[in-house]
Amino acid sequence: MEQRGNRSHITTEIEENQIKIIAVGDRVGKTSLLYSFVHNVTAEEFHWKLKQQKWLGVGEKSMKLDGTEYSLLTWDTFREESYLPVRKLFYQEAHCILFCFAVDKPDTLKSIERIWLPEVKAANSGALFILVGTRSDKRVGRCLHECVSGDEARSSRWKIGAEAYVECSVKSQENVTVVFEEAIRASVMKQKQAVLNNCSLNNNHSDSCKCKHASASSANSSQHSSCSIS
Ligand SMILES: Nc1nc2c(ncn2[C@@H]2O[C@H](COP(=O)(O)OP(=O)(O)OP(=O)(O)O)[C@@H](O)[C@H]2O)c(=O)[nH]1
Ligand SMILES: [Mg+2]
Repeated sequence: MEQRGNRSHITTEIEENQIKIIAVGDRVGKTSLLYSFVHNVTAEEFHWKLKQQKWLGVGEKSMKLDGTEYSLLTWDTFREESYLPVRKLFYQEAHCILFCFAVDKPDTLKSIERIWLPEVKAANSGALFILVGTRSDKRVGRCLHECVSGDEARSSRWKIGAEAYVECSVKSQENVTVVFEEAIRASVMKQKQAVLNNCSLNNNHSDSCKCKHASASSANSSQHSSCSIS
């Protein structure tokens, strides 16, 4: 199983509460999810607006969570092999990677373990992972065995070392916001953990530095330059 701590030494610092999030996976609704979240549109409006605006896949949105305002920078990805160099750059910059599969397409969950996770690992990304089951509305009216079960998804979540599993639907808007709340929570938590680990490993640090970070309540704690994670 992926140990979360293994990647903490290369954590990308959160600066000015900006959290960079990238979505990867097969054709499962990545663009729909990001676009719907950033532009507050439902699935009905989505295709029309997307065509009108010729969206390039980069979005930004402010979101308040637990009293702190965050700026989320979202990056969509193209699956073609020719875009691998671009995806690699994204993986290295991102704080959080959304591994997306469609609950009504079990093969897309397998792809995460077979294709997307190895690609992210090969890029030496320091990002944390959230497993996202998209198109949850498609469960309705289908036999249980046709869709990925909650147990299968949770088991995969542990295998890939994801911090959370969220099932959502752009069509019904169920849990769309929750995906990004989880991304913020996990990113901030990981940042705090990485800073604390770094401080406690560094013998030269003063006690006052440790205290400052131990009591910090927001992602701003990462801005202490002498504690930056290399
Ligand atoms: N029922 C349902 N369909 C959805 C939902 N989200 C996306 N879709 C459909 O799933 C298909 C793929 O959606 P996209 O957002 O283009 O998926 P993608 O992952 O960006 O695909 P690629 O860009 O080709 O990798 C489209 O036909 C969408 O209308 C959802 O929540 N519910
Ligand atoms: Mg897309």
